[in-house]
Amino acid sequence: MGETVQLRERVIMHLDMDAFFASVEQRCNPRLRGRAIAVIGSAGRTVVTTASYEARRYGVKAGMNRYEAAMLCPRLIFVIGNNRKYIDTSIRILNILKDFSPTIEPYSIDEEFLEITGSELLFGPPQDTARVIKERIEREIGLTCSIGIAPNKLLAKLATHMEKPDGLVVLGRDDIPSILEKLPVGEVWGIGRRLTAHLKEMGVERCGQLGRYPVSRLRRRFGIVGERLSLMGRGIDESPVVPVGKEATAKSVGHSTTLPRDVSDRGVIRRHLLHLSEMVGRRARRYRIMGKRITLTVRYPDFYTFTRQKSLPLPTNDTDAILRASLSLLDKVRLRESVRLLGVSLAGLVTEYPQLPLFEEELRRERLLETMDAVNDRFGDFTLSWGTLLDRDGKAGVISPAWRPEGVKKVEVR
Ligand code: DCP
Ligand code: CA
Repeated sequence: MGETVQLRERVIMHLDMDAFFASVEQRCNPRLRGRAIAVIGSAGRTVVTTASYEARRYGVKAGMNRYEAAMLCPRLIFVIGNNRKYIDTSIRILNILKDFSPTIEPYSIDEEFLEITGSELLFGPPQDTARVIKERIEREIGLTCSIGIAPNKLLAKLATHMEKPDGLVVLGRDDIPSILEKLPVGEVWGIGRRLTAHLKEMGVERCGQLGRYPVSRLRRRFGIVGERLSLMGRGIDESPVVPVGKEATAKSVGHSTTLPRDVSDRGVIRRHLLHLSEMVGRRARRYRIMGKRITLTVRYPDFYTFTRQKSLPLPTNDTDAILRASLSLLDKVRLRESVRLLGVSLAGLVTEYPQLPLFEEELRRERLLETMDAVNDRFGDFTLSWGTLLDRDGKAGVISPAWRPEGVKKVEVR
């Protein structure tokens, strides 16, 4: 008799606190309860970080400046935020959640994913677990939250946002197709404004349409992003809940930057590559790792994204070597249009071993790198940089010490 392996459906919970900073302030100061309040940054910042639900009724929203907000809601009370309070509250919430699952991924200061697959035996059906969690957070901390439960993280997060504040939504397999059918693509976690606009141009406005759209065409249009989009349209997401400390160890060190405006001038692209290479090299040196494989990532304004790779004979973490490899990869690419995003990463990592430099030139370079890193660590990135490197081919301008690549998001850890 053939054996069948039944893969168990996962049960993922997503929890998001309601109007978090504002609710914490209302909790701390009873006079603020039930009132329209907006939390604003300290140090003269005048942007609303969040508004209580009472204020939201007047249209007050995060990101507004305080004058706009006051126009919409003249009785609005402004409260200066206090991050310490929010962090402490967040830790207390996590401590409650630990009683319900060993696998918790804090996603932001007020959002967590919990793996609760198989926890029925201990806590009963998932919605009962959710109710108990909501009660405990309300009783012990005095705040409300919204919870979504679904077979994966993408759908759980979607479920949370379907009912807010104080919501609880459980999505089963059968509910999903009809919800996705009507859901505007922009409401899916990870599909931002620009992607939404590009999809609209292609006649795709709802997730259902996205899921049915030929994946080969999405791939042609968006490159590697296309496949992910197709999965999102069908509500598929295999990503695990990753608890703190269990994040994958770095397989590559990379930086990417969305250019302040789309660029077709290769000289400008080279200058961005210099900075990206410097960031990658510096980070690798700080962690004492070296890599042999250099990857250049290029994204066009229509989100089509492609990569080119090159392997070096020996591992390196030297900015100059990383830059040369990236430039040679760039030289081989025929850019069909301007570039929106650039990325450089270093993979095939090994731990740096103490090495005796063979030549005087290498010794000099190594000292220079150490000095640059020391200065940069003290004074910030690019205080010292490779102004001379690009001059060799006459393309570089002077790089101002104050220059910062815009939109550098994160170290890619794959
Ligand atoms: N926050 C911030 N800056 C932003 C966005 C948010 O400082 N640009 C802070 C304020 C929020 C908290 O993070 O209270 C959580 O962000 P959410 O997006 O979850 O918003 P809220 O919890 O305030 O409201 P909601 O009930 O819609 O989740
Ligand atoms: Ca929230």
